[in-house]
Amino acid sequence: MSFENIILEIKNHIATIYFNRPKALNALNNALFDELDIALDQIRDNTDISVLILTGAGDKAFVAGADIAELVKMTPLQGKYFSRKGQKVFSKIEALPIPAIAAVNGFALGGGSEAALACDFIYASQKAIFGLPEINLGLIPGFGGTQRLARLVGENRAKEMIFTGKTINAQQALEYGIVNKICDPDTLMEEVMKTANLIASKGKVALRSAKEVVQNGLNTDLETGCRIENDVFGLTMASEDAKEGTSAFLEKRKPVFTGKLY
Ligand code: CO8
Repeated sequence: MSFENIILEIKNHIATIYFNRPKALNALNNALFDELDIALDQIRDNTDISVLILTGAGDKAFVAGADIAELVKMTPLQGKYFSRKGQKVFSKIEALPIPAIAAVNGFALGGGSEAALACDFIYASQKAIFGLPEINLGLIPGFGGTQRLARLVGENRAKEMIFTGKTINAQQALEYGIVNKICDPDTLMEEVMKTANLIASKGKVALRSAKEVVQNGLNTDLETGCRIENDVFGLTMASEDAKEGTSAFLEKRKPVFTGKLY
């Protein structure tokens, strides 16, 4: 299926989704969410893909938020459903069996920050700007940002950002722990690809197990999380790649992972 509001590229076990409404700084409208939802299903069901990268088309924005022109025409009930739709689609990113990396190449405001926060980690260009400025519109974040930001940076910093609507630059985002790495704008995608390729070179079962355990463990208490780790560890040992990885170490050679899932 071809998309109009996003671009989906799949190459060398890596899927890249570009938010693609450059004229509106890639703002998120209903049509974009519908397409993103379909693309994420395709990625989830394609066992050949090991990593997803999310980024923005053009050189100015990752995503400048929900589409305000569309938002302004909604009734409160439509707003509620739009908020739920965005939450569901972003939760789908989080629930993917593979890692998702956000390559934030410019403005990541409102829904843009919320999209990036739903990824497993974020690399940002020096030009990146993060923020939840909804308060300046008389609104609040509605795509999971109040929850994910507070969990990531702590209650106090999240509240300050949400209450003031102030934006932060890439350096501040790094200090807050929102961003793992800051890159030159010209080499951002190269750096993200390097990391994505490294991840994609690992044993597929182990990679999926690691994502599942960290993600599911975070939503529970430590003891339950450790039990999830026990079970998934045992299952991971049954994979061909686990046999290959451990044998290769003992035989002092590089492992050759087949990536066989079952
Ligand atoms: N929605 C729609 N259009 C947008 C948006 C947006 N969020 N952001 C920018 N655009 C459009 C502009 O209207 C402009 O269009 P045009 O050329 O036709 O006038 C074009 O993109 C370029 O934008 P600017 O001329 O404003 O570019 P600047 O470089 O001057 O400024 C900014 C860039 C600072 C990013 C500025 O565009 C801006 O402040 N944008 C809005 C940022 C914002 O407030 N984001 C939060 C939106 S609300 C949200 O995300 C809520 C999520 C939860 C919703 C829950 C469901 C109900």
